[in-house]
Amino acid sequence: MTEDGSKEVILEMTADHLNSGLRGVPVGTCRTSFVTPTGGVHYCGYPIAELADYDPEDIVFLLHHKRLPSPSESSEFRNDLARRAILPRGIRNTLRSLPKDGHPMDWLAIGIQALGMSGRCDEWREDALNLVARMPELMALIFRIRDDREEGMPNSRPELGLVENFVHLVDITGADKRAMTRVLRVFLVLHMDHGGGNLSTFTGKAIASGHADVYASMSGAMNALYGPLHGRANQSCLEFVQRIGTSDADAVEKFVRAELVAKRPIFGFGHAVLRAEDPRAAIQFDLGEEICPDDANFRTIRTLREVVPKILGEIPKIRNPNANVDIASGTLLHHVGFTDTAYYTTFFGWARTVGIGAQIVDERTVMRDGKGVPLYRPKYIAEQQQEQHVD
Ligand code: NMX
Ligand code: MLT
Repeated sequence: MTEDGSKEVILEMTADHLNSGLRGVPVGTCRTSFVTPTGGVHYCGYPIAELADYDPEDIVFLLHHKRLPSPSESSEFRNDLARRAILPRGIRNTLRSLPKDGHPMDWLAIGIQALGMSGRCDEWREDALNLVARMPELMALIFRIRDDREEGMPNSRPELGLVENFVHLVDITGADKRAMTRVLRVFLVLHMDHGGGNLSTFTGKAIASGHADVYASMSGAMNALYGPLHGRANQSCLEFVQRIGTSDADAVEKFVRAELVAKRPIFGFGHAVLRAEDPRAAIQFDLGEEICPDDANFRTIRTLREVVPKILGEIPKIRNPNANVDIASGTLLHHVGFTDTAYYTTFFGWARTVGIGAQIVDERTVMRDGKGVPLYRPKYIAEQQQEQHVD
């Protein structure tokens, strides 16, 4: 409302807004995070760079409670999550029945849906937190069953922490567990949420608006995350980096220009909302300089970061030529022992279960004085009826 009581006009709609993927069209409010074009994502008002080194559990608390926990709340919340980390019995059989050549994101979407079939309690917040608590073991089972390493999987120890329990359960041979834990903790925090309108979050909330439960909504959100222009860009980006195979600036530039001529995306660059380098990219570059400055992939992405913005900047239609969150995450995951790129988006999905879950809880139980956002139903205009604007 404006001061004189009239309703504020937020957006004048024109025909240019049609078929634009809802770009810039406001559809609601978001309580967990916002993204500014140059400052990137802020969780409940905190710029992401201030939160990168927090315990992931504290950021789960933040996104649900809209404030950071006190030390005693933090430890009580960790205990609460640990108590919730009980997987329903049938889940292993469901996973064992899946084709191993399916993509790990297929497994994740099916795994989450299956967790809901026998583990949901049909209370939005309870289900959202239970799912977060159960993700480390689900993730480890996906890795181990696909790798024929289910036998010998140790007992789950949720009291260790979300990431620590996953690292304990997945037990990758030869990996430096401390480095793996460090990278995954930062990865989780950076990827938990990104405003209300990113494709997977929007999809999850849309499904939940029909009162499907948290698990079914999240499974749909994971399928939205699956595409290479959204979450799967982290897999595609490392594969792209490995194809480049050099950190020589001239060779990298030649490679990138040839990709553009072939009309292929330059993965790890560009964004629907950001108009500067993503702070999450800068945080991961700093981490890489600390833990793997001489890693071959890291040297290539360092060169890409220097060379690509200038090249993409020459193409007027590209609104943001700078690095996004996916530029460095695959390189870091690879360095600490996750050498199969196909798994990278499952880590993104794991992290997003937190933000998407918290946003679903808000839309279902807080918005409109607790009544919840109604069933999503945007308007489409039939092409032959565009003159009359009939729905
Ligand atoms: N490489 C090649 N072309 C690009 C790129 C890029 N990195 N970024 C934008 N474009 C093209 C885009 O395809 C579009 O072409 P057209 O008009 O012919 O359809 C044009 O430039 C305008 O795009 P923008 O308005 O700048 O960006 P848009 O919001 O449409 O797309 C992305 C955003 C992220 C889909 C796009 O930048 C992209 O494809 N990037 C590479 C893939 C990637 O790294 N995705 C991860 C994004 C982060 N995430 O996790 O979701
Ligand atoms: C991201 O994390 O960058 C997103 O999910 C993509 C977006 O915000 O559109």
